[in-house]
Amino acid sequence: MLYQPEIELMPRAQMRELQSRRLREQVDYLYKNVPFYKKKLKEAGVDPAAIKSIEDIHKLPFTKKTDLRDNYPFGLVAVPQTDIARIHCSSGTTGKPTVVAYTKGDLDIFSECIARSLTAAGCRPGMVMQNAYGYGLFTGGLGLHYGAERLGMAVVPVSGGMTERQIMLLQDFGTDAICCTPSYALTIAEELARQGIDKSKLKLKYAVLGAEPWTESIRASVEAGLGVTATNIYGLSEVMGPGVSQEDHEEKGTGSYIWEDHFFPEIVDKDTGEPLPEGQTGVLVFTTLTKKAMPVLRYWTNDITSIYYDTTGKRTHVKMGQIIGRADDMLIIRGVNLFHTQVEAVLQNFTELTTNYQLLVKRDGKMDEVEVNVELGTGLYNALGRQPLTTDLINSNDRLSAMYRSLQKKIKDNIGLTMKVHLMAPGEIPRSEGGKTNRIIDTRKKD
Ligand code: DLL
Repeated sequence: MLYQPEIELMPRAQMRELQSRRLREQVDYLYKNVPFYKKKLKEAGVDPAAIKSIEDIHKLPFTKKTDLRDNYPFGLVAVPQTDIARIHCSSGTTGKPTVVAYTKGDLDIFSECIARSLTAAGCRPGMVMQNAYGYGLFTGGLGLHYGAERLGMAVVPVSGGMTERQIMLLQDFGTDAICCTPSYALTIAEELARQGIDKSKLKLKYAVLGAEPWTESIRASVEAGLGVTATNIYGLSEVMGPGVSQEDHEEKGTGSYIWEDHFFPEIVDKDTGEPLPEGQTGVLVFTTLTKKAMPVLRYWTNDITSIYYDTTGKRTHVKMGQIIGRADDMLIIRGVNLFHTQVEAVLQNFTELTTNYQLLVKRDGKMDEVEVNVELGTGLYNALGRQPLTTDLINSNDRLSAMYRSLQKKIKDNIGLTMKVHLMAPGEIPRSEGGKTNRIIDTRKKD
């Protein structure tokens, strides 16, 4: 089922025409209404009249997160204050947040994109949606909330955290679908197992997961642990929030459809900014085509992925792969570029291990070192008599020592770095409480 077949099946030539018209309007609109963009376009020597079609998008300058920060809080807003209907912030680490604003019309499109996304995820009108994304300044909670309502679902606005209560609601409310971060879905699955609840007794069928990078191994754990079909939802506040792209539940693993009638994607080289051909990996850049309160031209997301057309897919829209990582989260260890998802991909080959892991980055003298903390599965841990996982124990147990050696070798072969591995007992690594998880502990920054 498609939510808006006329848009989701639009032939590519017609989509290009629509995008071209919308881009012309958006550039013209920004030139007239946002002094920052007028100045930026003038500095780049771009006359709005020179933007005739979507092919001209490469002539436009990029917008970066620093541009939003420098214009805190409302410097990039294109409408009078009285036309603003909602204000959100992007999850920042420190200092002032990045502010984003929406008109009523923007919120309407936001809900429409989420309703489209949820339909692709398998959700249907009449189903119960347990919304475990955080409510508040984060776009996840309210974004999914209104989009699920738009689709005609009954929304349970539980927000993140209080895992025991989440499970009570899953059981008592007959929840059909849950949305949350993938790491929180794992936390819920673990708690379900801890309480000895039979997942087949739950009505739960779909999980709509996003807001942080995740891999096929996490999908497998969530699907097995919760008894669901789990799909990816992607987005970012600066462009809208969740629902910029979404994976179809019957096309899992083939990428997420970008709703390109509203958000035009490009992949560019992370160093030069030059556009890259279809299928190549680089930085994802978005231009909003229909926003009114705070449109952005060529917004540099810093997310690393590729985009491509899938002619066997249900829709005509372009797809994006999973996010490998953020350009600013890429570790460079002894000259080797490393994203934590690469380590995750190695760990997923070991049935003895779980997807609970952390990377510790240390500086030993002049050398950078990465160590991997990863939890053993409860099956093996129990079989070992729940003893402390010391080097002596590992060496004295054939299965454990073979696995340990093979893991270190696979890391070295696949990533090109030697990493010390610490096997941990189940439950030792801190769990997600609903927000975004930090898989990397980099102690070098304190040096
Ligand atoms: O995380 C919006 C969102 C909410 C998306 C709920 C999906 C579900 P921000 O807080 O602005 O917005 O963070 C945006 O999170 O640039 C990515 O680095 C990362 N991100 C979001 N979705 C995914 C995903 C929301 N599916 C930043 N896979 C983005 C990987 C994701 N990373």
